[in-house]
Amino acid sequence: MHKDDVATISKPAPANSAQPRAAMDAYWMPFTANRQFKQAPRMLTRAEGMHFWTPEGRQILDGIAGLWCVNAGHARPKVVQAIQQQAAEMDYAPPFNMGHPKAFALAERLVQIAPPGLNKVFYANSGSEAVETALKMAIAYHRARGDGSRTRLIGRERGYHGVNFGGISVGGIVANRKMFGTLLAGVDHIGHTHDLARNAFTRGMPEHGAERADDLERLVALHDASTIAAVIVEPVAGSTGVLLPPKGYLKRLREICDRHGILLIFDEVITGFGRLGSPFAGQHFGVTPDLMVVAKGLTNGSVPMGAVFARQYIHDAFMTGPEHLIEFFHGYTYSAHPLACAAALGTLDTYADEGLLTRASAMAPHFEDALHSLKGLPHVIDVRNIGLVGGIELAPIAGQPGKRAFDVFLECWERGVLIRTTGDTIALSPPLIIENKHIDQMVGTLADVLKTSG
Ligand code: PXG
Ligand code: PLP
Repeated sequence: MHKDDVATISKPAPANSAQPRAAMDAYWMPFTANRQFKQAPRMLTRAEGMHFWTPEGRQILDGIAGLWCVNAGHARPKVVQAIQQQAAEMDYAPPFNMGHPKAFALAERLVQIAPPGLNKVFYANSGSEAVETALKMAIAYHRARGDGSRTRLIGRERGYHGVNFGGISVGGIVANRKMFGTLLAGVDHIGHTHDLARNAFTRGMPEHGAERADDLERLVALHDASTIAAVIVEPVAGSTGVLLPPKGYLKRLREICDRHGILLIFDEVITGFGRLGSPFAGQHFGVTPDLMVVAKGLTNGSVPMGAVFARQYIHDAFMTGPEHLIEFFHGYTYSAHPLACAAALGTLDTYADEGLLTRASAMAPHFEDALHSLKGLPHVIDVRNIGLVGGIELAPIAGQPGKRAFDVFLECWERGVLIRTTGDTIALSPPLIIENKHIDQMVGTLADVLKTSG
């Protein structure tokens, strides 16, 4: 039971949503319709447990764990205290040529919960940076082994790997790519697995589509395996609208990579830290990648941090030159930032204390039933779910893609529930501390809104 379950609001933040327009001019907001937002701002000023509060004191149920990241719920005491103490003790320490104890302690803790063999941790400050790190590591690994012609990177249509140049190059979301020129050279994509005709309204993993992994064989035939460094996929694609891997698909991808000496990178920025009901998707699906990218839930969203987990042999391939030389020419000013390491340690304690890394599997049956009760409501053309992730796909309004779902988002916000939309798919990914009553409120609100949507 969390304090925020009490309906009354103890400390409403001062009202400021009625700020004059001028006060909102300077901030250019990310991934936001800036002009529309500033006409009718949606402001948040406090968060605790399953909820946000608006400046007016309105309580909002968080149906998306912030942005898929606040897996343990908001303002958890061990995370808050860890950050406060660390800020007072040592605000910053340089990560190049220097270390601090929490950076090492955290890596040891992380490899204990990671899929087998992923026992080296390289820190970044976001999912996007962790993706760039993994892509560079893959190319440099082959080169370090004398296989320098393996430079090609393969992504997947509809994939999301953050917003930096490598990430949008291997990514497959058209809107995120088309404004930015030619991107990285030597990148190709396998096809996505979304198949409404065969898989709509499947509970859990779709039956059809394992053969879509064979698209990688097509690219091997086209480019030759000797030019391909790595394949990067999200085990469950989140941003693009909650696309689950068909049964057998990820195993098949692993086999094809093994056959051709291609590294497999799992981007677990969303699936990591308990979202599916296992600590990581690698364990959930029984497929271990060579490199694993994480962020978000690593610090429960509290301080920016990302990381790449590498298998021993990848790390060891770099450890061959003279011992006084840098082995991997890569790193960030804020790699292993003390506040982030402290926050991550507090987060892992919270996950362990409350069994949160597996709690999604206990909550999944009720979540699944609730979501699938939306079948048959106006415009609902698919419902997808796994662990505590749900996707509800709506038929688009002709000529206005995305508008139907965005209108539902606005109406849910009015009714006190925060959801996320991407295209015409509604995504739900609540904090893993969720109780059945929250699921009922979230899905009940969504059902009411869908019933009245035009
Ligand atoms: N990879 C994956 C699989 C992600 O989901 C990133 C990389 C990038 O992480 P950073 O920390 O750089 O944002 C993500 C991030 C959405 C949404 O609309 C999803 C993300 C970010 C913003 C919006 O669902 N995921
Ligand atoms: N730009 C300049 C001029 C810098 O000096 C640095 C870092 O020293 C960077 C960019 C990279 O910043 P970061 O290490 O935070 O990614």
